[in-house]
Amino acid sequence: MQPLSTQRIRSALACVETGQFGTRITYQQQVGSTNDLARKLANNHAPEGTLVIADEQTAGRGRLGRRWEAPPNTSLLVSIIFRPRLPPLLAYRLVMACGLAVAEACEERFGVIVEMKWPNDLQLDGKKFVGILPESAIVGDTMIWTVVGIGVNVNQIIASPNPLAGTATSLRMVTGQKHDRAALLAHVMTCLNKWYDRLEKDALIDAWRSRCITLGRRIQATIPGGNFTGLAEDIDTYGALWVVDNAGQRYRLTASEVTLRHM
Ligand code: BT5
Repeated sequence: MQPLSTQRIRSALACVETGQFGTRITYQQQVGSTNDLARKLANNHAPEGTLVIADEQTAGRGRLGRRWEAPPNTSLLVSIIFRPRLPPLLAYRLVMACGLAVAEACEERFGVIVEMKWPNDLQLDGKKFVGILPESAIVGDTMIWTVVGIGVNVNQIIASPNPLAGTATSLRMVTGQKHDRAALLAHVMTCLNKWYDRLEKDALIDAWRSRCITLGRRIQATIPGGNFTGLAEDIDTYGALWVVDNAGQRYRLTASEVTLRHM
């Protein structure tokens, strides 16, 4: 399998219709975090649809100060710059659009069944293979930009003694084959272009609701105030999760502050 390169990414994107996504790309073989570089470019007026891609991250980030692990030459690591005319309250819809795009692209290309776990994980056979990290610049009531970082485990084999062995998987581990990351990126951007047109439509939330394996399950949520368990009932128009506990009390959980475990 060849390493990524600007040329390979451009060739793959040229074969498909992706709208504005990928018109501008920045590829680096190694970077601290693609989200950090994308934020810098966004602050320097990079247009919507700019993609920042790396083969390796030395400081890949998850939510809440966690790390994203990705051995060189194995993963799809991409950050997308968005500048939608969208109230900041609806920013989470960008994560939903990206999640749906990755799920659809993987299902169409590889015949797998992707499970979506609220708020930002995609799984195969109950194990995580995609993580999504949104970061926004907001001034008053205006979203200036949002960067959505996506990490996809494509060609790594995750096995003991790797501490992620019990909880993480890759497309290669599930399909038994290595895959072309540039072609996958192009396919994801095609699907994203479609979902981006529906950003403010109910169809986006409905698609998430119907795919989300968290709904209807008992979950344990860790929030800044502590832990609680309850039944995940619904996802609202802002992408927040509604949970009812054993006493019938309802809670509204937002992605930025919660760690969730299915029970
Ligand atoms: C996420 O955080 O899932 C968001 C990850 C976003 C990564 C992308 S890569 C491109 C862009 N640039 C960045 O710097 N980040 C984004 P969270 O929900 O906090 O999950 C992090 C947790 O997932 C870690 O604490 C590990 O337990 C686990 N983990 C780390 N690396 C993993 C991997 N490759 N596959 C599966 N699980 C992983």
